[in-house]
Amino acid sequence: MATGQLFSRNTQALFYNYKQLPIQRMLDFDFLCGRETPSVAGIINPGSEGFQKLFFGQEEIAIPVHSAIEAACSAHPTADVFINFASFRSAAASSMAALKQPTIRVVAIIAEGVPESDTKQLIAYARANNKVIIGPATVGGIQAGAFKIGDTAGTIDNIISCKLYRPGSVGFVSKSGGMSNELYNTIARVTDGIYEGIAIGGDVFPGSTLSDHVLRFNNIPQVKMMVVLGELGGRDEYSLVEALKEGKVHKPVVAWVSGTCARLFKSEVQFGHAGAKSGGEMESAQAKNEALREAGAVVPTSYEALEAAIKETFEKLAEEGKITPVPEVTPPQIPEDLKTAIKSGKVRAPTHIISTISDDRGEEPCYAGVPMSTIIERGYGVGDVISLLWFKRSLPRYCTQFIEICIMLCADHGPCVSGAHNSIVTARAGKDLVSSLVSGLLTIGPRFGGAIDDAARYFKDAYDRGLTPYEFVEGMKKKGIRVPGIGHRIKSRDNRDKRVQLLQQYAHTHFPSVKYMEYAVKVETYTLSKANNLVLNVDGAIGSLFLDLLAGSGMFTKQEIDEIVEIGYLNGLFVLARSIGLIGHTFDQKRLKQPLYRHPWEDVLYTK
Ligand code: Q5B
Repeated sequence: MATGQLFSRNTQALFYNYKQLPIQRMLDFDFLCGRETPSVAGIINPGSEGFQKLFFGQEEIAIPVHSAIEAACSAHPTADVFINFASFRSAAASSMAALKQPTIRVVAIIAEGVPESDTKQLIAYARANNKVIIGPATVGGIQAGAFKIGDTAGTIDNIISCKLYRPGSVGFVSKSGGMSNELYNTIARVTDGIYEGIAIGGDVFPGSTLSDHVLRFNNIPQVKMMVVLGELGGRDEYSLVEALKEGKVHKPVVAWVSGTCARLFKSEVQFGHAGAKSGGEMESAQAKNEALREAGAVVPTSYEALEAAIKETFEKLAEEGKITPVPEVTPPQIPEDLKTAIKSGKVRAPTHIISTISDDRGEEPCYAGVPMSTIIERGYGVGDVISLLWFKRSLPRYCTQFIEICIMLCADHGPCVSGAHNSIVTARAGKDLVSSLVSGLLTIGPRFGGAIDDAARYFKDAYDRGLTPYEFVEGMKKKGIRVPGIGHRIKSRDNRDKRVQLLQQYAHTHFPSVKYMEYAVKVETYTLSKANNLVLNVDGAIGSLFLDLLAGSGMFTKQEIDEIVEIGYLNGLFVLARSIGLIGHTFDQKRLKQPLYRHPWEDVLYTK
């Protein structure tokens, strides 16, 4: 194990496996300490590359993301700490890959449950190559005011209350990560604070040991005393006992081995950590505490007395003039995340979107307040869903059935109409479903399928103003506007559009009033006197009948009807319906493996 300092205010790490929170906590700690450079130089996220946005103080910074360890190390040659947040399955392989990088000096392995045989190989490699492993099964470590690994020391509030934003004089090493937080607090209360704290992890074979770190602290001039928190199980503490006996440690060591309660149990007890189990007498907390005491460490009589022992040792050093008082600094305020501030009711922020038709935040999505389960349990159909999402209300069944009939009747009208033709040509050009669908949809407009809204607008206006069909049609002619909803390429007086007849029959049977449709039929009678193909077409039939639905159902105010007509909801029925057919045509062409379409020269009039 290397001696002396592991970290400094310039240390940078590579973070393996993207985890937003611990990285952000590291960067917040950096800001608190007044570091100039972020402590995370790069992120390694196997399989993805790019940048990840995070906060450094109030500023957002983009941290490079690399897909491989080698690439990250060559991009950031000065980053010498590897923080490994891989799962226990891949922690060993990725840690070994990191140890093999010449630029990496320290590897922290967070995962619990790394196979012991793998850990032993990692330890052997690290020792042979003069590298340091912290963990596995660790929260990491911290050098106060300089560098912090991942989640060590918890929240910013805890870091501030433990004064970890500036260095003190105590070197601390613990097996337990959870208990290290507790001790950071204790040490801050009774001393000038932590210089460095390391949690070596609770596995049977830790990458670095308690004594490794104590001996290292011994070489750091700023560390004036050490606090060690061991635990029952294993013999790690005895290497510290040996070091103390051999006089290798020149600074006071306050130590406590927890787990003295194990003797209260009749059988062997396994505590939280893999290594924390009561084995033979030598591995008991009592035996280890006794051995440490005999070797010269300050060992209290109980965990409760540990704080007083640390206090006494520190005060003695201070009296002896061995500790120079640490200048107190006020850490900068970490800007609070908007989300947290909103949650605590401290700030309010304007929203960027307003939505009134659906909500997916609860237990189940709701359409206009109606939960999905109600929609299914009550046997609602597509017409009901359209009523909820477009009109924000549940319409009577005859209305929702009318909507469904419109969808069914307009779903397709053969391969020769504008929309289907476009979709077919696009599919045959090898394009995907969405492109083929959209190219067909883009033909929907005033001449093809998209005349429903205008038909509703003009029929409503003419009827409401009491215009005769003659006045209406001739008035439109004077303005040079074709009557929307009238006229068809193939349908005529003698070849009626069955769809129009079916819609009319349904409305006659179910609608309380069909006044707008009757007006449209009168307009048709007049236009048919001009030309055979000037029939009321499917757009005109839907437009006029929807006016009857809106006016006759009693579900809409006059103002709402005007708004629906003005905004233009009704072409949506054709768009939605015809999407079904256009998708069908796309699949059909692909299924038939049709080649690229090329229009024949003979079908083009070439002229000057
Ligand atoms: N004339 C639909 O026209 C079509 C007139 C008119 C007064 C009219 C035309 C039109 C209004 C828009 C409309 C929806 C372009 C149609 C649909 C879905 C579809 C499609 C499918 C499906 C057809 C000949 C003479 C001229 C014109 C006059 C024509 N329309 N006068 N009002 N509305 N309609 N679109 O056959 O004196 O000779 O100059 O624009 O409602 O798209 O199946 O194919 O499901 O897919 O090309 O059903 O009617 O007639 O342009 O040669 O005009 O009639 O002024 O008079 P045509 P043109 P003149 S449903």
